[in-house]
Amino acid sequence: MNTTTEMIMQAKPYEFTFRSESTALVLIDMQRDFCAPGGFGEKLGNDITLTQSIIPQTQRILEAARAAGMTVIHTREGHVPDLSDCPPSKLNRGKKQGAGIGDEGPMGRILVRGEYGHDIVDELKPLDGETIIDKPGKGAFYNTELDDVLKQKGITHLLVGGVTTHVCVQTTIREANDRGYECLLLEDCSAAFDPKDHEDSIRMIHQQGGIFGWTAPSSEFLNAIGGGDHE
Ligand code: TIU
Repeated sequence: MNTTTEMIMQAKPYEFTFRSESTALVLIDMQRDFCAPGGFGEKLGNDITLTQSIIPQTQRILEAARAAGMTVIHTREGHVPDLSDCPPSKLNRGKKQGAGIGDEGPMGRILVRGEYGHDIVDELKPLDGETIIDKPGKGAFYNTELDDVLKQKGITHLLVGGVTTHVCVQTTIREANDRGYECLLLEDCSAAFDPKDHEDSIRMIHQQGGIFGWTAPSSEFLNAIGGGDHE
């Protein structure tokens, strides 16, 4: 049962209405492997400047969501050390691109659970009690307990940020949409290595009357919950 006030965010393609108790902030794969030098993202040949650049604003949103008592979910893409949960297709294509999953890198074995590079960046470190979903795929629902966790907490709405917008973030939003969740992408708390991929993803989500959901700058979330000094 909803007992908190309904809040309204200005968003595309139209207003997004949510309640703090039934909304989760979901931060996708803010791991060193994607946001720090020497990780998977950089080894795939990408520039990590943009994925790194969203950390301060994402930290503000994370603090605001915590202060509002909202559910916070963190995800990490990665595999068990023997790589038995990594499909051969993913292993083979990574190697062809110069970033073998499980290979040694400057931050430990690439995309392997328990390694330094696999963990979330210090600025966004999960607090005790916050859910961390370890996912073997791009989408956060595939082969994970995420749907059960959200249902058990009574979550119907997701505010989504993280990296990369066109890969794990968008895949997760599509998966969530098919499962009946109302999703909003926080535009400036997500990033792709190439800004065009980011912009295209934003449009793909809110086009056709919100085919996958809504998008908005994070200042609109801060305004809605009363924590923002924004216009
Ligand atoms: N390569 C790329 O853009 N992203 C990923 O491999 N994983 C995530 O998006 N987390």
